[in-house]
Amino acid sequence: HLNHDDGNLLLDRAKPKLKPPKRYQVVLLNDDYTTMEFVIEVLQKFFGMDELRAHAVMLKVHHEGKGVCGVYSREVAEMKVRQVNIYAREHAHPLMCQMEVA
Ligand code: TYC
Repeated sequence: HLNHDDGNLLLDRAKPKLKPPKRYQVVLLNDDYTTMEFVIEVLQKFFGMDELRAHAVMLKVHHEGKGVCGVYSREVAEMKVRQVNIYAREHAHPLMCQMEVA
């Protein structure tokens, strides 16, 4: 009734119970074998970066060991990680992609 979920179109009477969904960083890890060119290709292909941005992120990972490719919902982050790791293995690169709570 009054506290029933009417969509809150008119009455703001719902209990504050809906936490905003967590966001997840998708990160690339450095390694000694994956080529810089392949990392740039991955950043363009899976994360929509232009070549300049992809080159900068690749260099950050190369120098600092890790770098953020993007921030997404859990479902989208999981799919990106899976697709990047499959793509790297298909091309015989040890490149590692993982997700972290933002
Ligand atoms: N360190 C690699 C090299 O020197 C390049 C590289 C950058 C690898 C980023 C992985 O996530 C990575 N060829």
